[in-house]
Amino acid sequence: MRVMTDNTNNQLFNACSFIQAGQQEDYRVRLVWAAPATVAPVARISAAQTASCNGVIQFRDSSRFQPETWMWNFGDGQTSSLKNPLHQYVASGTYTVKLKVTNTIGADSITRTNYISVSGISGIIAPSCYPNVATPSPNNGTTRVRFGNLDKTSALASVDGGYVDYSCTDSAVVTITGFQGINLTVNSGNANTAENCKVYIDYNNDGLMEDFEQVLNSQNNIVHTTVVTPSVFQCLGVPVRMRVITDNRFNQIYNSCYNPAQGQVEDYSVKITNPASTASVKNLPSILVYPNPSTGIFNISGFGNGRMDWEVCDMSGRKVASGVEANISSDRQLDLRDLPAGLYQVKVTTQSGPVVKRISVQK
Ligand SMILES: [Ca+2]
Ligand SMILES: [Ca+2]
Repeated sequence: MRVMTDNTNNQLFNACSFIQAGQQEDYRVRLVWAAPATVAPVARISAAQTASCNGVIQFRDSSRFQPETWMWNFGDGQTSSLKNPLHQYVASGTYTVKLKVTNTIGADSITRTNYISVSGISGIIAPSCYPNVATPSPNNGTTRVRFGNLDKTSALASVDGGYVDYSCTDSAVVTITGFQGINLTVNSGNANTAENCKVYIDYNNDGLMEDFEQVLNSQNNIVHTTVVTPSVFQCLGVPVRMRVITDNRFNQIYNSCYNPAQGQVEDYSVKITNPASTASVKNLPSILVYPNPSTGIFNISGFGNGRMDWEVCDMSGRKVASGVEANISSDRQLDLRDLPAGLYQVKVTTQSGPVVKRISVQK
């Protein structure tokens, strides 16, 4: 075990970092199983969020005194024996959740009446991870987010909690005109507390907010600002998740699944639209996609010479195929036989602008 300390002006990057003024100490550690329980457990239920518009809830066991087995009843007829189950409700409603825990000494049960509220199941898709903030602080967190038409003011971590999912209620509609970027501004901390901040947009709408989808990285500031240029990965017009993470300046936010020590994670919904593309569609000669439906081979015709970009999104807005053709001079054939049967949206962009067509793959 390596313990490294240095003064606050020096970052400790990894276990081999150069230490300028502090110390490095090595110890020997032996890991053993915890001692057996000596008292019966006390059951406690918690969840990353208790309201959802996509039906997905990340439950967490907060029981005390070393529970060893868990039996969850989600109130919709479904159960789980996992410690921290991720559950998908399939209908709107209010649900009462029960948990029974046991260890070798005894058992305990708890019921939380009307604990979960599901307003719908067609909201934007669930994130791949739900953050957990150890100590939501009265000095840390996100107080205002401005992006497009979104201007959301909220409280610090100790008041609103470490994770707040605003994606059902607070949506930014961001309109691109030409290639201009969009201002994104995040206020954080109390007036005297500088923080670190990162923002991600799940451009390809797969639930993962990956490093290439990071749109803001700001260290040791009270106001964090940048100009976002929407990614080519975005399927226009489909709401996707934006995650805003703030934590105090001594903690490095290393990715979108980071658990702040004292700050906040807030999720929003973002829809990027492009009025120029809609306008230009009207002036284009009609592009023909045929045969449609097809088993996967689609011909595209009706455009002139020059570069053609194409992408195919499924109906949730997730990009499933894309490509670029330089200097095309004849009809193009898309081979989409690998896609499952279903409805898709194909966007073809030439120098005249983009055209979107709906296609159907049938098996
Ligand atoms: Ca907040
Ligand atoms: Ca993604």
